[in-house]
Amino acid sequence: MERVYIGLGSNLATPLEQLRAALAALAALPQSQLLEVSSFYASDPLGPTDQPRYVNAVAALDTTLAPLQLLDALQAIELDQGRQRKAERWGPRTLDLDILLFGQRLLDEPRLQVPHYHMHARPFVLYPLAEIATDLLLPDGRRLSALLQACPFVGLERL
Ligand code: PH2
Ligand code: MG
Ligand code: MG
Repeated sequence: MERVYIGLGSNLATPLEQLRAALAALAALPQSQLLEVSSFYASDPLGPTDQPRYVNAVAALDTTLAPLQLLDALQAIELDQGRQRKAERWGPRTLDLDILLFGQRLLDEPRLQVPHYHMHARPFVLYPLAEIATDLLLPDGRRLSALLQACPFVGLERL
């Protein structure tokens, strides 16, 4: 079993319901156990500002799936919930499920980079993660608490 942290985000088609449905789908994943879910947070959009605010959360999962198997499963859930892949970077989406951390692995593959790029500076990732993973040590040796100190609680609202 490896401990995985997954970032959830949505800013289209009733984001709260998107996250609730996604959590039900995560709970039903094979070879996996959904352990804990953070509070939901409303967050200002990173990237293009002419898009709705997001709802974000982080979930902890134990799994024996391989990283790319888990990625396939998460992308199937995204598609199932109406995700349309568009060219626009950081554009609006019905559901985004990102593998933030996969045990202590460092992965740099075309389809999957872990730890998730930019997670180190995103308040909508770090604050929910801290709720369910106290003083986590990242595989690059950094501590979650140190990242939090460098990341102000800005543009974020706990729901
Ligand atoms: N995801 C993005 C782009 N911008 N902004 C917020 N607040 N939350 C997100 O999850 C988010 C974003 C692309 O994945
Ligand atoms: Mg994302
Ligand atoms: Mg994504």
